[in-house]
Amino acid sequence: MPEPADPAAPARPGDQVRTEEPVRTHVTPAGAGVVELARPAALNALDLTMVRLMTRALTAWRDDPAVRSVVVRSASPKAFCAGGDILAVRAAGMAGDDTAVRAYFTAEYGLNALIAGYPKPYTALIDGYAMGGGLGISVHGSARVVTERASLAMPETGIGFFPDIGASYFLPRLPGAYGWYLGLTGARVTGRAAVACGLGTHHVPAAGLPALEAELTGAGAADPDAVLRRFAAPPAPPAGHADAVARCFSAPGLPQLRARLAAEEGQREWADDTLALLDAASPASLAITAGLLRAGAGSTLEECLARELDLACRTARTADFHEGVRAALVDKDRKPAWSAQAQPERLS
Ligand code: QUE
Repeated sequence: MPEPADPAAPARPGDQVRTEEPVRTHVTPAGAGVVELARPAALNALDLTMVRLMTRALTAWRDDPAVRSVVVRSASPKAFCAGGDILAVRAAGMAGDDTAVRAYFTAEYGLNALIAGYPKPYTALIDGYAMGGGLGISVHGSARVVTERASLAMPETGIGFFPDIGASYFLPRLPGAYGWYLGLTGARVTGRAAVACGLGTHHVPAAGLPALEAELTGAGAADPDAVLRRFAAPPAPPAGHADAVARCFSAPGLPQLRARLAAEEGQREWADDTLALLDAASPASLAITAGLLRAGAGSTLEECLARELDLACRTARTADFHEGVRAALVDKDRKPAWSAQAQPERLS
């Protein structure tokens, strides 16, 4: 992975021309620190430069009394943030450049921890895709606004990776085994269902987002909670298929999970779709994810991030990860050929 130039350093001859910063930040007169993700060509997938720019702004604002709260938004109409820079991680992993892999994940998970411990209200406005690393810069904050166009997922088992960015902390803590479902299958949740399962905190129709943003960055910057309460739609009904998810994903192991899905009667179509997602995932990723979520249920966020960092550096070198990213993002054939079946792992 090439080391990006310090974004704040003056340009030198031979520097790659970057006409637009991939993260734009400003502070409004009312005291809102605004982070705008602006790498739309990659659906705002977080590269190391973006991670560093965000970290720099949040660190400066943390101790700045002129900043009362933070709002994170996207300049892309399609995506909040599609994930981490897995193309760069794959290239570094294939080249055996462990230093670059570790530098990337250390910076990304460090940003996740910074957000989790942030002393000021931190609101992410999610109107489009938020996957993987995109959840890492939203779920750890105090509020996640999701619209009906928001689509949230942890799809890593489908690319030979595993749910990282602190997911081994927050997924096992979602109600009704819903995090096990999301983390193992990569299933998407949208709009109100995302609030019902706990990934989102407020549902606001996309049509209302500009007015909400004006309030959060204007008069409401000092008390975003009050603004969010005013704008949010009434509490959501239970997340999609909540009963079947709780029945099946409370299974003690992957074989038992498959057996419960196969025997599911009430939600047959959902069970078939869910089995298909498990069948499409990397078997090694499923086994790793099961072990990781089980360990994460009894760990602090810091312990989870340290465990994920160790695992991410090792996973970046695996054939399944290289193959999974190839099939999803390089050749886009969506037909990964996974390595041999992994050992079954107990879920809990
Ligand atoms: C799983 C993932 C990611 C993914 C697809 C998966 C991920 C990620 C991207 C992505 C998407 C569009 C881009 C890009 C990256 O896709 O983390 O650069 O333009 O960043 O199935 O975890």
